[in-house]
Amino acid sequence: MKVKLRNPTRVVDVPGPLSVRGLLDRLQINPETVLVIREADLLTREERLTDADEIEIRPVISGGAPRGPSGGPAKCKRCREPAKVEVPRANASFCRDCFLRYVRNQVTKAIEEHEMFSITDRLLVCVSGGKDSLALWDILLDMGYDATGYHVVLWTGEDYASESRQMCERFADARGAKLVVTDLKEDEGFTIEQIAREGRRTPCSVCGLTKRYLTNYAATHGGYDVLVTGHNLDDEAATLLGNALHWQTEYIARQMPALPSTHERLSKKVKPLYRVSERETAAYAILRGIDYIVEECPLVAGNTQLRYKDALNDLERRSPGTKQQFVFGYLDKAAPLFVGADPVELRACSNCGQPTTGDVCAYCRAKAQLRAKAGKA
Ligand code: Q46
Ligand code: ZN
Repeated sequence: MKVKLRNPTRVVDVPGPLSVRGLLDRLQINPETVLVIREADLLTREERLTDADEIEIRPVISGGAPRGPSGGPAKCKRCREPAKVEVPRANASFCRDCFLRYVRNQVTKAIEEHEMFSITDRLLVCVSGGKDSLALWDILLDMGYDATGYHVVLWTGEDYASESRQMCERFADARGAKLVVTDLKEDEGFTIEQIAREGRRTPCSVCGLTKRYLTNYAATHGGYDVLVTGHNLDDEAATLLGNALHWQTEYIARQMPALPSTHERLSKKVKPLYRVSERETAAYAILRGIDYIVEECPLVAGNTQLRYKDALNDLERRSPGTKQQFVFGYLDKAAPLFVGADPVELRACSNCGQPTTGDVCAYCRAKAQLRAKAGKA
């Protein structure tokens, strides 16, 4: 059979027949990190494959540990139809419809428990063109929310920039949804690639700062009630681990699924996907026929979060539910201990008026540095 592997894309021939589990074993691929797809359909580990099959093995970076019952294909926990997706941390497998329902239920629970927003609020959803943000936008539109997409063209690479933008535009067109775009090169006069090239600062730190600044700016100036991001359970677990390893208590305190506005120019921020794993959002996107950018950002090598994700995936493989226990346990038991421990007072940046703890905000300082550098060149 032909097996297409991604990142980098290549096709290998593997003789059949064998099961999905056998195929992954033979290719020495950790099942926690991929989805196996045949003709736009997801396959469980027990599915049989033949020589005539064309299979795609798509990385999702992270995931749970698929585990069917011994012998025979997995059945949906809810309706007993053949399962499409395994969710080991919930000790369950689901068919397509029950899985979509499971994901939506997790999102509804997050919205309600943390009082994220109501049906009359105007939402600005940050969309990168990747699986998480597009899946989230799809869920919110489907639930009837007034959700506008916001995409920043970061220019971390030429092809990557245009493809990510196209994914967002195509999605918005197909759903008749509104999309707002900021182009870093045209509107702000710099690119993240340029920062990486100059090598003075790590691209991911400037990229993160830029995204935080521009998304908050777009939400507050556009009159939106809430800024919505597609951070998933894996993102939250990796961030929490990174912050705990360095005991960055003020960051830990701010790692809540919903952060209220504490300044007139600071938007309320929420993460409705924090209960859904990365592998689950990828499965959701595929089952809903959402076209998303599978390739990773060309500058991802410098992203320290990936190391934490790898470590957590190793733990998750051995004990499903580790990430969930870490994040949900933090929210239930530890978060109240950190809130208010490092109070910060916000004032308006003397240059741009956006909230900051100092006189000039970090974004204005970074831009001034870039301009000074360009002036000297
Ligand atoms: S986009 Fe930006 Fe990420 Fe690329 S440069 Fe780093 S932070 S890896 S999520
Ligand atoms: Zn500023």
